[in-house]
Amino acid sequence: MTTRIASGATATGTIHYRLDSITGPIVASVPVSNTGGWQSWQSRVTNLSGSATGVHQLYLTFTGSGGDFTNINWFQFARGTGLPNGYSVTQAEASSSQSGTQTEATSDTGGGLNVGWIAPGDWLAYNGIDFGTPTAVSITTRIASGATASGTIQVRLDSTTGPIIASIPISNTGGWQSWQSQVTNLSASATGVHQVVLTFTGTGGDFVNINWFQFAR
Ligand SMILES: [Ca+2]
Ligand SMILES: [Ca+2]
Repeated sequence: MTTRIASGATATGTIHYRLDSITGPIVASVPVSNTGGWQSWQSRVTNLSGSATGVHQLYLTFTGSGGDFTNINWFQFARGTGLPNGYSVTQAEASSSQSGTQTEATSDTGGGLNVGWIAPGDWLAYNGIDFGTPTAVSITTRIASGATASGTIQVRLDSTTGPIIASIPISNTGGWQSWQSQVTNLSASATGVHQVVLTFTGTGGDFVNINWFQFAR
């Protein structure tokens, strides 16, 4: 689906499309970050995360950590096979290779595992992430941190020293299972198929847990 949004906010947030009530099933989640102004319009394309058939009342609900974060002009659903896999949720624990990390059960919504024990110098790699064209514009990372140390997740293409397409600053979220969705604009374009590599920098020890990540156009 496509959502036409603009944002001049410093806060980020997420638009949830739900069926039939404000607590109904979520069929799409659209991360929103600053587009350059409240009238700087962009079309965000999002894969549905659940099926939507038949007739429903549609609700848009809004989550985030700050105040006003988005203007909306219109939205449109499309039939089809959906976007390349980069625009679906990639579970952090589904890495193709890694160094220095471990997994554990997560108490985040949806359950499963998260990756933890992540300190500067560790890395995680994911093969076969397809961005297609046009480029991805943002990444949402589902993170938690109980650390006193802060650090940065660097999102790279093709190797642990490959080009950085996003840098995600991490500080304490209130605990190692206090989960937040962080939306970060990409600093470089990403098209086609790549290995996505997360590298970690900082001045202390373990500083972040990761549950999943997802790119958006
Ligand atoms: Ca480690
Ligand atoms: Ca996970």
